[in-house]
Amino acid sequence: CEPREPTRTGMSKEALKQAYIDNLFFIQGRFREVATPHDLYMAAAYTARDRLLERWVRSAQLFKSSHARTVCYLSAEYLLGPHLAKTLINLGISQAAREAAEDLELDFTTVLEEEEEPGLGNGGLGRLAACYMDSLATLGIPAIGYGIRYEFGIFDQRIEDGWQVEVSDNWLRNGNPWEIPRPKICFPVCYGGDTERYRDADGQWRTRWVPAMVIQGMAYDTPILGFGTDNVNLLRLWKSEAAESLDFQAFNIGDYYGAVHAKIEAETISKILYPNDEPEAGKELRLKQQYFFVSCSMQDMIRLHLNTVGPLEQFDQKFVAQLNDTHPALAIAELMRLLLDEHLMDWEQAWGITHRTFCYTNHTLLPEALETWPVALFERLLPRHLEIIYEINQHFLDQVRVRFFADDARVARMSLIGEDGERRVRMAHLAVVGSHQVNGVAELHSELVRTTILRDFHDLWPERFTNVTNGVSPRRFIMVSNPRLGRLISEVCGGTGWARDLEQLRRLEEHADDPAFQARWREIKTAAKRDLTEWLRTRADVDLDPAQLFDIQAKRIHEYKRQHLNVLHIIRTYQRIKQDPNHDITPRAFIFGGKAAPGYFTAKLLIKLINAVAEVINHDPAVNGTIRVAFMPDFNVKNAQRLYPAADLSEQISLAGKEASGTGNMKFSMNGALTIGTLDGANIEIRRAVGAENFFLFGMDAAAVARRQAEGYHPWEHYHDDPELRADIDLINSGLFSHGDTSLFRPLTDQLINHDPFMVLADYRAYLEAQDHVSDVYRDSARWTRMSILNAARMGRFSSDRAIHEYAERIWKIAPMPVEPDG
Ligand code: 26V
Repeated sequence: CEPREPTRTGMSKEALKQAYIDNLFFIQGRFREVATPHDLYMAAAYTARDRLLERWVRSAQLFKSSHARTVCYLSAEYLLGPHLAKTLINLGISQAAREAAEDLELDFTTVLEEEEEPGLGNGGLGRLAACYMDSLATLGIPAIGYGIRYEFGIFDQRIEDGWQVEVSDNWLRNGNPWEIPRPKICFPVCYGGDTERYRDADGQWRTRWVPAMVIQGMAYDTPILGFGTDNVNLLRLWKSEAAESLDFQAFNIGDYYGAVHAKIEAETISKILYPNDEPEAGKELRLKQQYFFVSCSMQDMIRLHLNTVGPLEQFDQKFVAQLNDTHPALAIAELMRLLLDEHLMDWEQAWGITHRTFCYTNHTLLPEALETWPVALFERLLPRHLEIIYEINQHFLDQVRVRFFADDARVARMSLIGEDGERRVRMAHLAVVGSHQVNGVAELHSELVRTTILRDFHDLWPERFTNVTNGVSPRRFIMVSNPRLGRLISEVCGGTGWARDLEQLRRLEEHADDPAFQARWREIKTAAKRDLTEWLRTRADVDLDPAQLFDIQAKRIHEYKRQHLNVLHIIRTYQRIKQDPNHDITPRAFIFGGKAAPGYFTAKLLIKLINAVAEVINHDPAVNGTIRVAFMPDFNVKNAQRLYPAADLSEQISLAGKEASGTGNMKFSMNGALTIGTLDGANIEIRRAVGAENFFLFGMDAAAVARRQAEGYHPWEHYHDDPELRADIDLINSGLFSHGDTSLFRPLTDQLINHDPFMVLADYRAYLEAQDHVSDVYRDSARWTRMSILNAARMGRFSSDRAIHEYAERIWKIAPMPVEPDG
């Protein structure tokens, strides 16, 4: 007879069953009859985790003994989504786990649903970091993701009376089985105080920082397994605590309450994730957060280096650090400080190492999103770093002066310190000067980075600039989100290899015109639409019909993303039906999802408008269910997974030049949605990939936008000249959607008519025409299905594996190090 598989590592159904029962008993202290749904989930999570840990240890041993070059991804956000389903897929035991659950008479789906996702990010940037961690492991590239273990992630969204209500996200309440606390991996982090000069043992003048406050950061590790490999990487998130020494001191002098106060102040730093478009509020704490996590991370990297390779001179051979936007850009000054002040290196050498270590990714051109910090705040919190930044600036501007002789205006523009008005540290400039590679996240965006916001830097160092178009994880956004589609693709490709090599999706093309295949394709879409309909019926009190065209816009609510353009189209469709009840309309469900930053008034009003329009349309018998409007509450990774598979049409309608890349656009298209979109961000590349004939394009391109803006844009003229547009806006102001209140939505409509910074009115007519075209094509179901299949088939390039492969080859110069399977 077969020897029994080890309970903690065995991969068979029998081993999983035994492990599950053991974990339920020995970790949760429960037996089946009294276990809560949460107990059942925890037992499943620990069962998966045991299998991760075994691979993790093997990976760590290999990376350590071979001194593997390692990527450190520095990101203030990781929007990971639920772990369990993904981990089972990556382990290749989804099916076995499902069968084990069946044997144990457990409802597998309910167990999966129990997981509370870590919402440690705002949107695109945080989710990108999560996809990249997934791809790094899948490609076998040794990597550490560094970030903050926020006690409260992005708020949960509820909708009350049509308004967004924020609910705090207490995600750690029931424990987090995926993390391993590392009490011995902790580092001091200092704030405030002063600097002083002294002579070191060699008689050299040195600087030391005498801080006013010291806290400490403790590591919490989450293993990240790749798909179809045994490689496991590390996500190391820092939690802030009171420094031990500080507690002791307080006890010795008897200041018990002082010690408690210090503890609270320290713990506040990693307490909460800030919404990215929150103005001013919480500024100081945000700078503290940024410094906190980069300081811990740089100290950890130096410790790892000294433990393995040794000499700090070789630091940049061991590590490359990728800055995910400017939030971690302080790492440049921190590494300089550590090398200069703690390891007594000289400036030139420290700068060479630092500059060769860092790379920077820009994620936005929006001027209001470019980070700057008041010099006064900086000086108060990080006096030594300000000195270092001044010195970096001096060396840098000397270079500029030599290269661009007598061009004072340029020097002022490029300085790390902005002098217009209040003096501020420009974090993007620090990031560019301190990095050897700078990239944008889509071709158009990288081009605009070079020619607009960082133009002067591109003049100086053209070789430093490059593009890496974003990508998304096909494991997360096809296999986990849309298992039915995943199975069909595996059937066509002869196995699951496509999930590591997404170009294999091409093989779907052969079947694009096959009626039988088309019917299966439609069945899969309809099944997902049914699931979503069911979910929205209970969670959003709205009844959709899976026969309708599902038209979905899901992303953060922001004016530049133009959810209001979508609303104007809904109102136009509604008016057409009201004016002519026989008007031949393609039945549609307009579905929205997305959070507004709590302090962003206009975005919150937009949510109210969507829900107000929904309320009227969904209850108007004259419409007779032809069109319906739904707002999905609490758009997060878990809920996003319900949306992408169910979409027929994906709304990617930002004003050209504003959306750096977009990644939702990729997730929709991979799941067979057609896109209605502008020539913005990665839409341009998606359209090129899927074929212009399979993409509904409308609106001005970025060049036309720039021209219109230069000429002077007068939205009022559109309002005046286009009677339908006027009627749509007037209907909002009529009070129809606000129980007679004619002023509620005025801030929105006035802004559109008088300022319209994102040119909604200029693109309105073109958008309506494109939408009419969509409606026509959808009626030809064979044609639509063919286009849908071709969209999915041609999305291979938008896998995050391709993106990470580009980073690894062109930017990081790092090779995969595959972990051999055990035994
Ligand atoms: C920050 C702010 C701060 C102030 C006010 C407005 C505002 C708007 C957006 C942001 C976020 C900037 C960083 C970010 O999340 N960028 C997103 O990164 C994604 C991944 O590269 C990309 O796909 C999105 O297009 C881009 O918006």
